[in-house]
Amino acid sequence: LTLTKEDVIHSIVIGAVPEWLGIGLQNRVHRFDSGRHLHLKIFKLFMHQKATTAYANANIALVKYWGKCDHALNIPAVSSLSMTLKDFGTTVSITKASELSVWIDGKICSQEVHHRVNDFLEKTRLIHAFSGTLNIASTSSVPYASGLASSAAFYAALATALNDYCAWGLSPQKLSTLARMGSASAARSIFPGFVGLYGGLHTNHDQAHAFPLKDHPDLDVAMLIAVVNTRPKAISSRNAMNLTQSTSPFFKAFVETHHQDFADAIAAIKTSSFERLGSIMEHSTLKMFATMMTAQPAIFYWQEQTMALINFVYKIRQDLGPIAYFTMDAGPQVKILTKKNHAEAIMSMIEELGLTQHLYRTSIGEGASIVDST
Ligand code: 2P0
Repeated sequence: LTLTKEDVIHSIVIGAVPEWLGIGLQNRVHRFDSGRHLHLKIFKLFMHQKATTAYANANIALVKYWGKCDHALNIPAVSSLSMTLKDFGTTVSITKASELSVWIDGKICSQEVHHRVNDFLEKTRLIHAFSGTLNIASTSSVPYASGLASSAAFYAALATALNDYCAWGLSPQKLSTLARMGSASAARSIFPGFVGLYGGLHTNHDQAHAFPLKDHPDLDVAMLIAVVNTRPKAISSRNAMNLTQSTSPFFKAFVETHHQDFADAIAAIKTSSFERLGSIMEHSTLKMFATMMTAQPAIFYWQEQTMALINFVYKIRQDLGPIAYFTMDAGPQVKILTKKNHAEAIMSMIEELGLTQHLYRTSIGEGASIVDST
């Protein structure tokens, strides 16, 4: 086995070395932290060149973005609203390289991802000056391409890292427009807490930015993430939304009724109305899936366990009152919005159902940030 200097560096960067040494890192989160730590160390010790590491949490949409009104700039067809998650995200490190290389959780990325990252960088170059090519290494606690907002965390962290690496000094708002060109949901991960993102037909590049809902009172929510299947999805969210937009007769209705959902959700957050927010989230979710199911050919991300968990949430509300609401994204996983004081009990109930491969508990998290810059 011949390892080039770059191979060794990449391996260390992504945290593979502890595994070779049999240090026994058993879970993803641990591996993720270790990868980050090693990454910083290697650049400090050996590289003697500019390197930036940024971290961004994933976010889950409460009012869904689905469809685009500008494909080149990736401007969403509708405004959306999300919750940035806590400790559930992606670290991205960039440094100079002879050609673009993208590493995801220790493996060189697929051609499709490479092409998409390259496209993002080319678009970025048209707006913000930077030259040279990059090595991009990401480690994540979010399973990739399984409907858990992995692209949101990745592009938010990449945009944040680029801003530091190239010393552009972009404001968070400008940074969110940049992240949006990589993945629209990424614009929201720049900010903490509940976050809105402007979209729609009359929204231009500068206007299609995310914003934090600063004045929300204390809605003490938790989000449970029930992972029923981590296999990469059959159709990417990007392709799914394009197909939906161009073929579903319901897509127009989704767009036309979206403003009200967006306004109602903001009002629900401002008035701390958990029940209202949960109801809007379910409504927006089901409208989005109605457009997918009526696309041609139809798109189904749900699996048996997805439907069973939806019924479980309905049953909780029937038996215990309005304490839990569901949402899903471009995948079969079910996210359950509840209040912090009910989270533990609901988690135990879900575990007893035996439907999930993984069950995570998270809450409201921080926006994207620089982890290290040397
Ligand atoms: C959202 N999703 O608002 C919606 C709900 C999935 C369902 O944003 O093409 O990866 O990169 O802008 O952001 C997933 O789509 O799509 C998504 P692109 P993205 O979170």
